[in-house]
Amino acid sequence: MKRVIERHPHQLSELPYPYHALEPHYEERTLRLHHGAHHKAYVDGLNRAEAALEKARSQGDFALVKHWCRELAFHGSGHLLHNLFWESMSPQGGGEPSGPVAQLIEASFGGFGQFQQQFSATAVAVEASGWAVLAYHPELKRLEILTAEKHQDLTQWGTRPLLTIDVWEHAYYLQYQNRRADFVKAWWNLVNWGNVNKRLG
Ligand code: MN3
Repeated sequence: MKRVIERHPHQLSELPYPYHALEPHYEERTLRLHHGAHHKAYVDGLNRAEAALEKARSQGDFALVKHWCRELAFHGSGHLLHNLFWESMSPQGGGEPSGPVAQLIEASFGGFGQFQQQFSATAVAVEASGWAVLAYHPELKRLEILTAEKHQDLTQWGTRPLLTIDVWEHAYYLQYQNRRADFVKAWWNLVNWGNVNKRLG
């Protein structure tokens, strides 16, 4: 029997400060439009994609799964990165960090000045639409400065990977040639759910 989970639509969260609070560095007019119109569009798009995928599952019709997967990644990452962006700023912000992040910056980049230079250069170098992101990698136990073109290509930032299948042609071509679907079907016999639970833990 197919089970339909109850979906809770995502909401545009309120900013942690008034619209004028970041002036003069970030003006109210820009922030209102950015949050109220642009961020809102990602929230709506994410809800639309989740609803469409729910419908696809209930009908067993995945003809448009590639489209909705892209929409899920684009709008989901847009929503999550904007949440992070708003939280990344404060009317009382600026200066140099202290505490654990300061130590990690020292260890990962050789000092705050070098980190700041690399982060700025990275942000300036992003082609067209995108983000610069300071991220902690729990497996490598270090900070990295990364970029996201558009928002996603084609992930949702902040997710924790639990299970993966390599669908580059090198992963299956010798055995399955162009029959990727056969490889995917066979792969389900190999899944290590114990490891998934461990990563989830
Ligand atoms: Mn934006």
